[in-house]
Amino acid sequence: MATAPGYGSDLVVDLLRAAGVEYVALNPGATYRGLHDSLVNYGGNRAPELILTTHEEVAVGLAHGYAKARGAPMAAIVHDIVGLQHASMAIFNAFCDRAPVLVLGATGPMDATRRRPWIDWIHTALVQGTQVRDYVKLDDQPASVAALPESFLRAWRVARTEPLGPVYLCLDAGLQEQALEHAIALPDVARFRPPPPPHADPQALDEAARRLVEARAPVIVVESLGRRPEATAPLCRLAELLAAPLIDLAGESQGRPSVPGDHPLDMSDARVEAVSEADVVLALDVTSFLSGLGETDRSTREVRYLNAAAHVIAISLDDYAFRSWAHTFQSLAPVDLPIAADAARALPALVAAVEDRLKGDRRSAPRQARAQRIAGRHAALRVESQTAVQAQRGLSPLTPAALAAEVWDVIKDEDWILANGTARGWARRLWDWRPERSYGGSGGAGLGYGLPAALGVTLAHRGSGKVCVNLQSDGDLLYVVSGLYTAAHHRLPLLTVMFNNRTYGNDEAHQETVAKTRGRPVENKVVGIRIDDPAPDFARIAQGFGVHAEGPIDAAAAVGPALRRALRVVKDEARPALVDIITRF
Ligand SMILES: Cc1ncc(C[n+]2csc(CCOP(=O)(O)OP(=O)(O)O)c2C)c(N)n1
Repeated sequence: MATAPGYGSDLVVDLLRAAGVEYVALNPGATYRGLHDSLVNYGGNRAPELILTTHEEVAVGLAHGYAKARGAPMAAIVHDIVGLQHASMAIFNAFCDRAPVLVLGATGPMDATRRRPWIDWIHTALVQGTQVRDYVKLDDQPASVAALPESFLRAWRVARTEPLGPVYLCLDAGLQEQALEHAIALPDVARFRPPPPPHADPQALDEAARRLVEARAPVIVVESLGRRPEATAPLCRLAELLAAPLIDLAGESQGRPSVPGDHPLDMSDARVEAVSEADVVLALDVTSFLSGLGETDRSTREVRYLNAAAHVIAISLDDYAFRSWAHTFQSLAPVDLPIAADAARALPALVAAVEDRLKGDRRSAPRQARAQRIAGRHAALRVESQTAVQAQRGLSPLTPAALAAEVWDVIKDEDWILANGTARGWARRLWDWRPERSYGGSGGAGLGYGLPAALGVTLAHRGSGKVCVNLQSDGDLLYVVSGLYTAAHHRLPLLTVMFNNRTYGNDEAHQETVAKTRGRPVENKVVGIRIDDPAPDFARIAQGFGVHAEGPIDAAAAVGPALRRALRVVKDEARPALVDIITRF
């Protein structure tokens, strides 16, 4: 095997390796045959190792999940225009979720004299990156081999600079296949590190501490703070100091969870009452303010503020993440004290400032009383959830809540990771909910995310002994069902539990709302929406891809044993398993 780079694409392998990229997910294509050869025959298919996917959306979704779990990007390689178009949905999700993914693509050759007739022409664009430019942080297309290292290192740094996000680097086919005439020195990657995320302005932080300490009813709202798992401890400390309810919006808006389910100040399930009573709201890494501070009428789409009078303090980097194409920035909410900073990084300083102000503070008695009242309400909400699920257990087919409870029974003694899904929020309510064990949703609400991302999470945890669980809805899986091949081929030990309601449930609910609003027959809500004639047999589909699978199961008593058998396959054989369980809508 060659030890010195002989071609432009060998140099790309050297750069990937120097950057520490462990894996490259791909779906093959001739525009990057040079790079493909280099990864296999120059790099030896190790560090980075190839992960074969059967669709570019799977390749990027997998890299998205990996980045969240690993805290560092991997790469996804997508064939010219056609691969990039397939990848685009997943790139958008990663962009909204602020997940760093290095998307490598290819085009050309841009030198038309070296193009094969027809195919090289039909798949070459000016400039290919424009296809995804509105939802990557940077796209680039180096025009010479000598320009490659700089282009790569810039993209690699930009992806990992807060606010994080995907980048797209297009490698001209001719450039990849160009023989190197002389050695090209590799720059020292360590000298191109991303800067640490920005701190908060100390004066603004002090003003925030004053407002919060003086507040009658402060509330803390978080949406994606859990992107930085280290934020959970200071977040809880701050809430305890202030006796402030914690509202985690992650479930509603697909952010990243950051509030432990058993924290006595967790009031995520009583958001409306907590926010309505608040006089000061601290929003940490919140983009969708109205998901936290507002209420929407499902039939009229009317949105109203629950509490327009509350003083709002917001710490986030959102103002550095603006793009104009999709309105991912959400509605423009009034903020009284905006602080442009990395919320996770600012939190310890805010905690210290609050501690300082609380020294000698004479209002500790009302604060304690408030903490007790909230803890009482929290405990009552937990009991309500338990009571609700107990009433549903044993019903066949299962409700989502009952299935979440069944899964918990099976994994609760494991070192579990929730790789995807929420069971409609029931995992948070019923499990010993540790936000650092979960990775939130797609970010962009683009379906086809769940399985690929869960595979990426599993890849990131491979060999750790952790049990990765995917709570998988049927509609979402059908976009990317061939991802099961990647699971089997690479022996990724993911436990997939299907919440199979045989419908696009979210849309069924919308059609019901419209029918009721318009006085039209509600029973027609299923037309063009149900996935039950014929019902896809997910167990047979999975078996066809080489995955251990059981189902469909609709008898409650059969669920636990099937899940246990699947868990054994995942743990003992380090292979993927799927259990298809029918759930009620
Ligand atoms: C790519 C894409 N296409 C369509 C939609 C619209 N959509 C949102 S939710 C949903 C239904 C999802 O069904 P499923 O995954 O089975 O989950 P359920 O709502 O039944 O729990 C659809 C079609 C979308 N969000 N993304």
